[in-house]
Amino acid sequence: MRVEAISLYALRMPRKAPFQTSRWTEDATEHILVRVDAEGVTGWGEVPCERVPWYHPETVQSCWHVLSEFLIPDTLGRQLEQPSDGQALWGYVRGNQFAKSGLDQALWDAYAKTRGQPLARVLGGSKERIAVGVSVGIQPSIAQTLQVVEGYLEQGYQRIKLKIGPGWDEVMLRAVRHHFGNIPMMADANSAYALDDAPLFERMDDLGLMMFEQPLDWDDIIDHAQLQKRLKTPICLDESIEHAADMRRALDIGACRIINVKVGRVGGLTEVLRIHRLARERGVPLWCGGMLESGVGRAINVALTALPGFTLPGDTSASDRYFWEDIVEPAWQLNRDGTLSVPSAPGIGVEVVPERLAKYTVQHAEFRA
Ligand code: OSB
Ligand code: MG
Repeated sequence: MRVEAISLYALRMPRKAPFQTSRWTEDATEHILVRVDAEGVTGWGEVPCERVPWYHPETVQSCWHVLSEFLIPDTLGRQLEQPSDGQALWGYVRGNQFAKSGLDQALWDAYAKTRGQPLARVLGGSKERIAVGVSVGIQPSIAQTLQVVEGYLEQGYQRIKLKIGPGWDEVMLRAVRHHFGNIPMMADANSAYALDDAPLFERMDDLGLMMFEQPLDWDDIIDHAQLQKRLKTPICLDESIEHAADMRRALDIGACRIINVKVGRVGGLTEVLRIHRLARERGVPLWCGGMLESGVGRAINVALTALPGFTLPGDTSASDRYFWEDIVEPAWQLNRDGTLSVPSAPGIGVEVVPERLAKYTVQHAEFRA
């Protein structure tokens, strides 16, 4: 597969409602779409990182820089046997996983299209539907939280994730548990706590949560191992896991029992496959996290969740949970059983609509071999 052209589109897609976490509030999806043209096919990927580096050190503009100065020049005109060859070309670039992931995804999509196969199948996934949940941001009140959760349960979402932070944790979680009974629910702190808060987590240990996601520092595994020792509830790591080697170390010291996999955070689908292999060897459950992606990133998430090791419902909700209008057709729709269908068309299985791409693009560049 010879890479003839690569284009970048920085998007700004307004969202139905702001999304509040313990650290930041966002009202739009500002990501970069990466387009690869090769062998008469077009592959798409999404750099799902934020404009503001509140979740991860990379930003939209740092990714634009790394892609246009390094990753794209290294890839243009190259003959790739497999999409994973891209990673070998950029092996000298440290970190910058979100930037790498967008180009890696586009190469995988293009490759799947040259073979006429769905991306999910090329990755090795055989599911026809994937189970999904929803991530609920911090709400202005408990009453509003109950109302929002009720709406998502009615739509069929299979589990509810609630964002927590100091002052918005135990009381809110108890109210949700009390109101809805035995629903599958979990809490995500985005690193809002310290090991000194262990007594709070010990109190919340009786809530029957599926997991506590990233309670402690974004770059820590040591304190997480201490906290996990004191809890029955599994800890799931998100921010702290940047590749398969990190994951192996975290598991070796008992820092977590579940992994949230985000293709951007780990640098692309090639690394997702390594993480998936390790999870299968160690019997560790995986689920696919989200970054409030456009329909392109959502397609990538659906494809990787079709792998057998993704055994828990993920954060890949339907397009209408975020946007009035998605950038792809068909938009992602929730089936009544709380699943999304894995497309059977080649590659990511959805089409980017050119007029909508133009409408939401705020910065564009094209590079040719
Ligand atoms: O921590 O999982 C997270 C969104 C942006 C950044 C970090 C996170 C999230 C979410 C939303 O929880 C998941 C989604 O609906 O895409
Ligand atoms: Mg998280």
